Amino acid sequence: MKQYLDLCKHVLETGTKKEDRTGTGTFSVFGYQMRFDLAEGFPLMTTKKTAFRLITSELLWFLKGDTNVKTLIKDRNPIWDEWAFEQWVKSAEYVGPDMVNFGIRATQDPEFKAIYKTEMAQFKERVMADDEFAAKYADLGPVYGKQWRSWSTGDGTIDQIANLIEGLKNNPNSRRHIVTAWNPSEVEDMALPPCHAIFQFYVSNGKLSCQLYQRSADIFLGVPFNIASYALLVHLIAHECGLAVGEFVHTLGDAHIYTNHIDQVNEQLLREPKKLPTLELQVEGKSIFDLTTEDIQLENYDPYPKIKAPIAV
Ligand code: DHF
Ligand code: TMP
Repeated sequence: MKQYLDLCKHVLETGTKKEDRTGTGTFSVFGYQMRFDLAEGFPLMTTKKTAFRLITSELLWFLKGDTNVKTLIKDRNPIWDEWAFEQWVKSAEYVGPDMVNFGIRATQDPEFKAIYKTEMAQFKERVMADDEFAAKYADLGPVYGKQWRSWSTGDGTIDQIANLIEGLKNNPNSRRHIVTAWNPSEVEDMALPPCHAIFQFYVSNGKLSCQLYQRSADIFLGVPFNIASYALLVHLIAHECGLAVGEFVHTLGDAHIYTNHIDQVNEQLLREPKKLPTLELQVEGKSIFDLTTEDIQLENYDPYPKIKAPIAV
């Protein structure tokens, strides 16, 4: 995907050095926009192998209104493990080895990394075995799933996704097809405040488009997932509403490359994008809230090999 490689080049060339919450350091720009015509193919990275199954599993987890990482662990999806683990090791109940700043230390100290891996494995085992423990420590708080499906009004809840679908079906021309995960009254209770914070849908000529505002964008690890996840969401909602797919417009706030991802980005930039894969949905007669990863498959995905990088916690 040329759009993505252009973003990487733009940030490498014009980004300013900026310290960040995780202590890793970044090169960052503020404000950037990419557009993906979903009729041209499914926008999953071809210049590095990207785990589509994990993207599907995460999106379906959001759509079910789930916020507990136990579901993802069951689904062999590790992408939210660190943020659940962080809640556990920061709690008064945790008495194991010192895990302060485990994310950054695991990238710097191999001996610590081994201890951390053991603690993490034990944490995940306990989450699977102990429901009470899982409810307490593996729940990320009122993150995406909660805000999308049951935004709290005090005396009730709002299902923003059900409302979105109703609105698209009954009043496609509306300029109010908005979903927001950014709930100022609950941000403090979340393990990580929403990065993909607010999105809008748009219908014209029978085609459904979506624009996302992402306040903070980890260009090497997060953004490939975010593009594919929202592209998939557009396909699912379009199917539900009997519309064709239009564009995904991706607007970024703080768009950054972590300093320990620079070599990986440069390696990826040497690769020539290939033909995009296509999406195969087997969702006929199924509610978008009850899908499984098997219902959603890719065809003709032939990427370059995976490029590994540490995630900033
Ligand atoms: N924190 C940071 N610093 N960056 C993120 O992108 C991020 N994303 C979160 C939670 N916190 C975050 C949720 N999404 C990976 C990708 C997306 C994601 C979390 C993690 C990731 O580690 N991807 C790797 C490995 C995936 C695999 O196991 O195949 C990758 O190479 O894509
Ligand atoms: P922040 O809350 O300090 O902005 O840190 C969040 C980090 O996670 C930041 O690097 C952006 C990244 N991120 C994504 O890029 N996409 C995502 O979907 C998520 C959840 C996080």
